[in-house]
Amino acid sequence: MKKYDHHLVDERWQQHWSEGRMDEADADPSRPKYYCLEMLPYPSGRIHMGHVRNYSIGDVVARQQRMQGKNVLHPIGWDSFGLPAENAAIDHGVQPMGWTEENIERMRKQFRRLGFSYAWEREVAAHRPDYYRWSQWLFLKMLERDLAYRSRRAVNWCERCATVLANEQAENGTCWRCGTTVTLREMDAWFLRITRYADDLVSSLDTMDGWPERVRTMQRNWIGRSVGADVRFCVAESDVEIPIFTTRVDTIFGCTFLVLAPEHPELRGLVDGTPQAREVFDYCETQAHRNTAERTQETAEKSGVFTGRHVINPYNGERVPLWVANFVVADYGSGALMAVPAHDSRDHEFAKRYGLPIVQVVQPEGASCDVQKEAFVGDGKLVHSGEFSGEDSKTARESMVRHATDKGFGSRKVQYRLRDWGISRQRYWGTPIPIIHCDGCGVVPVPLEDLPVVLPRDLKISGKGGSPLAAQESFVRVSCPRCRQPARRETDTMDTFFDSGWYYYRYCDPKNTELPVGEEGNYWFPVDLYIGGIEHANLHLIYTRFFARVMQELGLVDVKEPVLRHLSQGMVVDWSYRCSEHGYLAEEQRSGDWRKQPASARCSQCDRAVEVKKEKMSKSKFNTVDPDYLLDRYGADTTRLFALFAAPPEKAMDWSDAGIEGCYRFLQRTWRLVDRLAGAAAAAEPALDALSPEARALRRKTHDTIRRVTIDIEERLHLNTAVAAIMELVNDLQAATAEIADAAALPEEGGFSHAIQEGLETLTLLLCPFAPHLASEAWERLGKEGSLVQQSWPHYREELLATETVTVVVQVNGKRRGSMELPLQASEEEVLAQARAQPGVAPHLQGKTVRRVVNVPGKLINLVVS
Ligand code: ANZ
Ligand code: ZN
Repeated sequence: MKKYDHHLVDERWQQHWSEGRMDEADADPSRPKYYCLEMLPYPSGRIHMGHVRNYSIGDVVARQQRMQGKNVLHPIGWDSFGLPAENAAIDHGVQPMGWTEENIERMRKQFRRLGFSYAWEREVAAHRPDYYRWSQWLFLKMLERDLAYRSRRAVNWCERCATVLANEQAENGTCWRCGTTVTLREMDAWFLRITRYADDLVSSLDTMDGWPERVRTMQRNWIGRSVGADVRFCVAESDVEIPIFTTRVDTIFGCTFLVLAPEHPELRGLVDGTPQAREVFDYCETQAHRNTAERTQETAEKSGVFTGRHVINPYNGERVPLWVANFVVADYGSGALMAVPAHDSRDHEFAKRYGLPIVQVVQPEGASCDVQKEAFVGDGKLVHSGEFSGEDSKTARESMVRHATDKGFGSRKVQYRLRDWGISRQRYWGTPIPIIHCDGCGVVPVPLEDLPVVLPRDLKISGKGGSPLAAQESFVRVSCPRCRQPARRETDTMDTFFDSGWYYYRYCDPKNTELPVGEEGNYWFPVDLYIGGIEHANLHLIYTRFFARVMQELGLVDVKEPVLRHLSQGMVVDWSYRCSEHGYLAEEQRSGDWRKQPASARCSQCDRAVEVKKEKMSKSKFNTVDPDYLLDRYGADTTRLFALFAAPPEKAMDWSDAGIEGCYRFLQRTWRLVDRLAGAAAAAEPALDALSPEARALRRKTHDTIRRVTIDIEERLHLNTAVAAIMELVNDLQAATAEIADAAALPEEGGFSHAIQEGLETLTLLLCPFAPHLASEAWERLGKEGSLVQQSWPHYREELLATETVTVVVQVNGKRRGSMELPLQASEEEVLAQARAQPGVAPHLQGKTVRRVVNVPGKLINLVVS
C-alpha cells in the first residue's frame, strides 16, 4: 500500500500539467468556449484565505468546463499599480518596481502550489509598459470621443496620502486607505464621462439575470436614477433664476423656503453687499471644511442661515425666503432644492429648528395626519394647490410638469446620482496620463505612436510635497508635439480602477502590439462567469460595464454587457478577540482555554474578559490563517477542498481547524479506498436486469452523484453540496467493500465488481475539479489511460437513477385523497386500479362516473369525476 504524501503528489502533478501546457488556451472558433474569470489580485506579496477561496471556486468551474469539452480561458494577472507599493517605498526605501515584481513572484509561486489551472502564458500586470501602453491608448481614444475631459472641480483631498480621492474612496468622509478626514480642494483633474451611459447602465441591469439581485440593486442605487422636474424660481428684486430639481413637483404649493448648497455659484452674487453677507460667508466657510458625505448623512445635524433674499414660486407667485444649508449637495441636481417641510422629513426637521412655516398640500387617502408633528411623505390627494387641488399625486406630477413646460419655467428631468469618474491621482505608481501641456497649444494629447509614456524608474519617493513625478525634471520637460516648443508633461497618473476596468480584454490577446485587444476578443467574450468580492459591486463592476461600452464603440469587441454571470463570494471569517483596553489580541496575548472555548478568553495583560466575535480575517485582527502553513501541513487539495466545502460560495465561510482536519482525513480515506480496490482487470458491464440489489444500489448512488455534482457546479454553483455528495459516494463505496481485502477479492456476480469499478472511476472524475492532484494520482492508480484533467466529464444514466418504488399521490377532482407506494414500472391500469382501492378515495367515487384520468407517472394520478 502506498501512503498519500501530499508533498509528492502536489508537485508531481503541477509539473505534469505545466509541461503539457494543459491549462493554456488558444482561440479556436470551431470549439465552444468558456471564459472563467476571477478578480485579479493586488500583489501584496502574500495570499490570504480570501484569495484561496475566490480562486478555488473559479478553478473548480474552469476544470469542470474543460472536462465538459469547452475551450476554457482561465487567466490571471496583477492589479499592480497603486498606493501600497509607493507606501513601501516611503517606509522602507525600496523601489516600487522591485517591490512589486518580487511580490508577484512570491504570489505566483503560491498560486502554483495551490494547483490553480491558470493560462500563465497570458498573465498581465498593470505596471508593465506593454500593458499600460494600452491603458494610455484607451484614454486617448476616449479623449477623441469626448469621453475623457479635464475640468476644475472641488475634489476630495487626503492630506496624509497627498492625493485626490474619488467620492467612493472617501465614503463617510474619511480616506478609504488611511482613515484621515477628507477635505475639499479645487483642482484641475481628468474625468471620464461615465454619465453618458447612466441610463443604459441602469436599464440594462433588468436583463442581467445571471447577476445576483443584491448586486443589481446596489448598482441601481449607486447610479440612482430619479425622474422628476426642473423648475426655475426667480429671485425677487433681481434677474437671477434658480433652477431646482424635485421628484415631488406635486408638493410645490407647500414650498415654504428654497435652499442653496453653500457652494452654489449664484450665492456670492446674491448676498454680496447685503447685511446678511458676513453671516452667510462665515457659514459657508465653516461648511467648506466638512466634506459632502459627512455633511449630508441622514444623522448629521442640519444647519443653515437665511440669505436675506426671497424667490417667487412660479406656480402661485408666492414669495418664499431663500436659505443656504449644509444638507444640500452642490453637485446633485442643480445644487438647490425647494423645501416642503410638510412632506419631506429633512425639510421638516430644518423648518422646526428655524421656525419656518409648514403647509400641508397632500392629504393621505382615507386617513388623517398632523404635518406639524411629522412630515407625510407618501402620495395622496392634493389640497391648497390651486387648479391642481383634487388631483392625486401621481397625476398631478404629470399635469404640473406639463404646466411648467407650457409656461416655460420648467421641464421633465431625469437625474442621476452617478458622477463622472475622476481618474487623476497625484501619485507616482500609476499609469501616466498621456498628455502634454503647452503654453501655446494648450492641452495636447501624446501622439499614439509615441506611446507608452514610460513611468521613470528609480525616483526619490519621500511621501511629502505632492507628486514625485512633478519633481522629476527629466520626465516633465518635453517638447510640444504640435509646435515643438518646450512644454510640460501631465504628471497625474490614473486611478488604478482604470487599469482593472479593462484587463480582462487584454487576457484574450495579451501579446497584441497593434491594439489593446484584437479579433480574439470577439471569440472569448462575454465572460461566462466572473467571481469576486461584494466590495467591488459598485465601483469596479460599474467601471467594467462602462469599458465594455467604450470597447464596443471603438469597434474592438462587440459586446455590451461583459459578464454573463457574476458570483460574489462571501468573506472568510474567524474569531477575533478584543480587549477594551488593549485592542485586538494576538494569540500570545490571550489567556484561558480560548482555543476550545472562544467565549472564555481573557486578556493576558489585564485579565479582562474580552469581546469575542466572528469577523472577516485580517492581519490587524490577528485572526488570519496562513495558506502557506496549510499547504505545508495538508497540501493543496485539502486547502482547496475546505475552502469550498465549508459554506456555499456566496455566504460567509467560517474558519474551523476541525473542518480542515476533516477534509484531510476524507482525502486520505479516499486514497486508501482507491489504493485498496485498484488493480483488477476491467469488469464487463452486465445487463441491467442481471444486477444484484447491492450492485443496483451502488450504481444508483454513482449516477445520482454525477447528477448532483453536475447541477451543483453548473447551475447552482453550490460547491459545498457538490463536495458533500462526493463524500457520500466515498462512504457508500467504503461501506459496500468493508470486508473486501483487495481488487482480486471483489465478487463479479450480479455486476458487483463492475459497480465498484464504475464507482471509483466516477469518484475520481468528479473529484478532479476540487482536488485535482489526489484525483490524478488515483486515476493513474486505477490503471486508466491519459491525464485525468483531460478526461470527459461523466454523464449519468437516467435508467440507473430509478428507485424501485415511488410515492404516487391520488387526487379526485384535483383534491388530494391519499397516496400509495408503487413499483416505478407500474402501468397506468395498475395505478388506476390501486387508486380506486384507496380507502380515502372510494367514498368520493360512489355514484359518480370517472370522466377522465390524468396520470403523471411516478408522481400523481388525478381522477376527474362527476
Ligand atoms: C421637493 C420635495 C418634496 C422633495 C418632497 C422630496 C419630497 P432623489 O430621489 O434622491 O433624486 N434635492 C434636490 N436637489 C438636492 C440637492 N442638491 N441636495 C439635496 N437634496 C436635493 O431626491 C430628489 C429630492 O432631493 C428632490 O425632491 C429634492 O427634494 C431633493 F415632499 O423636492 B424634493
Ligand atoms: Zn505647443
